[in-house]
Amino acid sequence: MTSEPEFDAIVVGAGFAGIYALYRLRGRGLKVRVIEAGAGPGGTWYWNRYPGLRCDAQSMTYSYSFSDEVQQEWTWSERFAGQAEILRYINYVVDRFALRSDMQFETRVTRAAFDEICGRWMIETDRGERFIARFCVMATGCLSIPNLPGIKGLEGFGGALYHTADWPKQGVDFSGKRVGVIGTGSSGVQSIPIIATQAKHLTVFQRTANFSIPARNRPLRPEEVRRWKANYQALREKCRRSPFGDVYDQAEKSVFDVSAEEGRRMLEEAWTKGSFAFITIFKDILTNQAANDVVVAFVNRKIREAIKDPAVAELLCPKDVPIGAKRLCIDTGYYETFNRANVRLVDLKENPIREIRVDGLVAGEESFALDAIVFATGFDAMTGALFAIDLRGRGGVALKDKWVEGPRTYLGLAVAGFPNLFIVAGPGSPSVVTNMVLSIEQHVDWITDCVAFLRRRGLESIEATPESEIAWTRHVGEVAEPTLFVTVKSWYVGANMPGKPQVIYPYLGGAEKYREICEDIVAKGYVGFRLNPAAESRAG
Ligand code: NA7
Repeated sequence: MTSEPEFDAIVVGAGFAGIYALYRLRGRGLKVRVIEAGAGPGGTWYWNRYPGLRCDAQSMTYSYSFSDEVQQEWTWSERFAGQAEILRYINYVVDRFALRSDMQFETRVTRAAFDEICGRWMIETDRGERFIARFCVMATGCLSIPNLPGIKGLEGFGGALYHTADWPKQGVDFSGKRVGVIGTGSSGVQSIPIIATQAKHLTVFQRTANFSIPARNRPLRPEEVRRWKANYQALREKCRRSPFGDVYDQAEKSVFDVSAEEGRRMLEEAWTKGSFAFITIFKDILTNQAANDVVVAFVNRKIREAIKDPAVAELLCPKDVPIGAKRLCIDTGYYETFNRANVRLVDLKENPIREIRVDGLVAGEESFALDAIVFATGFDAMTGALFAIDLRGRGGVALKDKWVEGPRTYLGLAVAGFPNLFIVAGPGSPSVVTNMVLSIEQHVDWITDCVAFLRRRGLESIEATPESEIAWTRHVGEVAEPTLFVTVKSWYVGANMPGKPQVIYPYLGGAEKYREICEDIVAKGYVGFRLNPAAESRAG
């Protein structure tokens, strides 16, 4: 141990959430330090650098709204921003508000434990440092711990191994290489078309076919940027008052309120426009299996039209999976890639991967010679980054032990027995099913206001009561029950990781509803939380 500096707040992570938390808490006069594992800010956008990576929310909405100066000064070049542009934006915001000086990079928080004697958080890092803080803000991200499947022989592979979420900064040159991509979620769907144009040969190993909608990405026209900037406040408000936190219009009609012909026309129009708006054109797509089936039939027809080989098309058509209940992908040229002579699709359902060998892998009875394997196999979502830290609350209770049957939070923000600890976009909050930046801003604003409230009232700490945590977790489950989200195996329900509790992780009630609940709880004097005067926060 070198020193034990004391802060008002330690923020773990310098992605969109950590950056904004620093800005807001520092603005309230708190002494804050952000601790970040990467060599720079960006979080998700720092680590994920695979070819073709773009945000699946539109750039004009997937950006901070807190500063009108920033949203007027910054001009996005494309409808869906690529990783490099988003990372430039993040760095621009950090420098615009001189935030870098309070960020410590290339440092991982290894432990955070609440000391009941002094009522403070003791934070340890992999550099052997120790910090003391009154507040601890976990801005650790929902998709930050890559899932690398434990396939037999993995360590013995003689070629190059990559994970899309831990991509080399200098990029990868696949020219002349035989490449295998495992996984066809968003990361696979985005990277496969680009890798196919670079590699000598690409084999795509697909376990479950996914639905993908055309992104229809394009440069933004100067007049539409001007229109956005002139109306930004109203458009941001529209996002805040919507279920997904985006500008897409909310459907009023069911699939069955229109004739079959009109339904097809609407789907065709939405397909031509692209983006997640596709899934919002009818109000019952995500709640009514029969309505969902209509949309599935339309998309499967599109897939069959795009693919020359009918057998490949059949493999690419998702089976028995409702559209949108597993994260929908949006792509640029994904399906067409399978018409290329140098691309082959392998069905892992029929032919599971048996082992990785020094020169490739074996799936079913066939050996595939590969120079590089790209794992596009996703993340230990929502809880992975929290469990990567030895996080301990009152009585030394580890979060990992407390959540052994699934996460229990109040609002996705707070955990009983963990005073003054806040999670940004935690399990039980809308986070990943909404525009993340919008939800992050809402969370951080709530946290900052809460901290200001405690200081104003001379209170030492705040913590969720066990009852409110149980009630909220039950509510999160009840809201999910009538939806199709719970009918399919996905990372939203923890089904992508062996041994992970299979419960619904995000809150599906929508960003607007969630905001109202949070505001109501504050209006009622932080109902469901215990507010501790100085002496009561500590033991004995
Ligand atoms: P996802 O969406 O979790 O996709 C992971 C993909 O990897 C998916 O196709 C999985 O198939 C596949 N996978 C995972 N483990 C294996 C093993 N062991 N063998 C074969 N295939 C496997 O992650 P992404 O990175 O693409 O996207 C994550 C989010 O980032 C996305 O939802 C957006 O929010 C942005 P499965 O479907 O499990 O059969």
